[in-house]
Amino acid sequence: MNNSPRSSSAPVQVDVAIAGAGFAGMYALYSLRERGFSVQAFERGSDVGGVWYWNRYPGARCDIDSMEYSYGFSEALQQEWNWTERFASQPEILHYAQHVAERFDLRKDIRFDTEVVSATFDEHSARWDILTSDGVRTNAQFFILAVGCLSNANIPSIADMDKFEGKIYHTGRWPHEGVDLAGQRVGLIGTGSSGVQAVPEIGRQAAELTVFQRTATYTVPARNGPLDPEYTSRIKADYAAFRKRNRQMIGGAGSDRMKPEKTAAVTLTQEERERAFLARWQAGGMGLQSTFPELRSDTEANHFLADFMRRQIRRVVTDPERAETLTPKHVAGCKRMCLDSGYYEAFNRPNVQVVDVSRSPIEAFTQKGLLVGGKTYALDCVVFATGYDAMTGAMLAIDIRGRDGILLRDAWAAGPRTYLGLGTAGFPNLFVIAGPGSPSVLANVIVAIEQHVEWLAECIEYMRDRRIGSIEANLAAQDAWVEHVNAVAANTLYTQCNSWYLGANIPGKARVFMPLIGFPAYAAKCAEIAAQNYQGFLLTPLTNAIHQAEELAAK
Ligand code: N01
Repeated sequence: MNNSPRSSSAPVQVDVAIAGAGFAGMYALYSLRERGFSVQAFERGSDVGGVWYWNRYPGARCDIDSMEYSYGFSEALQQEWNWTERFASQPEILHYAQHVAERFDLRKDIRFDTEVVSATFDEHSARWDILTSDGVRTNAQFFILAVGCLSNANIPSIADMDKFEGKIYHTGRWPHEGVDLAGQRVGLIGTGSSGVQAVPEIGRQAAELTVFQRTATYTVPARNGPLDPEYTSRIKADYAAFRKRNRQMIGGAGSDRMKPEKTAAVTLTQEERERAFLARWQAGGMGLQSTFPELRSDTEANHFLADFMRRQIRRVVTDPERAETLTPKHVAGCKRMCLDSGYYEAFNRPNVQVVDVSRSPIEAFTQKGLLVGGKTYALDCVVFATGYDAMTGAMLAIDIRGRDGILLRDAWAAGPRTYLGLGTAGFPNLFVIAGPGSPSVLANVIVAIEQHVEWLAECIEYMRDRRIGSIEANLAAQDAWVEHVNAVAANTLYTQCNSWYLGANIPGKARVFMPLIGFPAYAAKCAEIAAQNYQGFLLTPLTNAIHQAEELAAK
């Protein structure tokens, strides 16, 4: 699917260049093209879909309801598409992304199998010079980073990996042809969302599954199943209103879930709290963590939830010692809550075992397996479900240079710094979609993406209409915004564990809480800033130099 132009020394001129063709890049491409801009997107995969293109591990599916985890920008699209399950599987979501690409003829402006290597801002022309892995240069007024928050795989450094004679996989880079695990002794490292989804499936397929767990996880039964046609008809009868209701939720999702209790957890009796938690546990999905509004901020209330969830593990897992190993000790929800389909049940299977590596870390690979606590676990393959260099990894892998040649990697050495999550000082005409400083991963990410794309598309149109050459976040506005993001997080329990939200999963990465909690207030703030002629951004008129650059490009 590569439609790369022939390499030549003259850069390709476009209005907007986009890195990434997942849900963010696709919608940015569509929106800007609709507004009459010339756009070129680059995608390292061979097709659209982003994380849903790469994450083909057994059991991969979404943990946001299908009716919500989809684009709302096109009434025709949302009416014609039919999800089959409450929580869609990876193949179905990828199929949806492909459908969108076809329906809106997006692929003609996406260069696949192409990575952005570097992007350099030229101050004279106020344009970006972008070099891609196919050796082609592209010159664009705007550069949009739509590279995804969870796209650069984290493979921890474990000694002697090269000595292992078996196969090694990462959940986020699963072979497209699939892996036949029948008869295999599989080792799986990591028990976050990916591991939790993969364990039941791999447990069914493999001869033996050994799960190496560093931190036990909290997970809620998804209670997935076929979608009720009556439910989907009801939503589709007024989809716009459903989308609007969801945008008013703290995470941009879940308006149809059971409403949070009105009484504080601490004032209820144990039986009343139990009833409230149990109802949501039985309903399945992410509603449990919103049983009481204060669960994310109040230690005592959170303790009730943690205690409830720990007891469910002991009810399911028949071996008490194993149940204890699988029981998390940290604050519930400060690492991302998982959704599962038979996770704890998998540990009742005779071919599945869990090895606690919290006190005795994995020491090394051997030729035949993994060495832990002086014991070798014989394995035919090892699956890393060890997550990502989240939120900044994919962006900082690109050599991005702004004004005065400053490298984004250096500017963000002490953690990402953005204004509204959309722009960053020193890097004019660079926009980030659903990245640090915005709700992104703490919201239904498609809702977050649509809000960002619509904001920046309007902004670029505003600039075109007024012949503005560049837009750049003001340093003072950015500093205040970073402070705001941190202050919001500090009022919650999110900062209390070693999560990837904090960058704590990557050795040496600065510990900064990256996403902003609260989608509705954030979206309102972005709208207010736009209405105030982009207050906090510096807008610079087109200079003569830019006119010259434009004339040159037109020849
Ligand atoms: O990654 P993670 P993920 N030795 O970082 C462990 C989204 N997602 O791919 O907690 C041993 O959460 C690590 O242990 P610890 C979702 O947003 C969504 O599972 O650091 N273990 C942890 O258990 C999610 O949050 C969906 O102590 C090591 C695990 O690896 C995000 O992606 C599905 C280790 C990593 O967990 C990332 O999820 C999948 C080591 N050296 C993903 N290093 C859905 O929509 C790391 N670990 C459902």
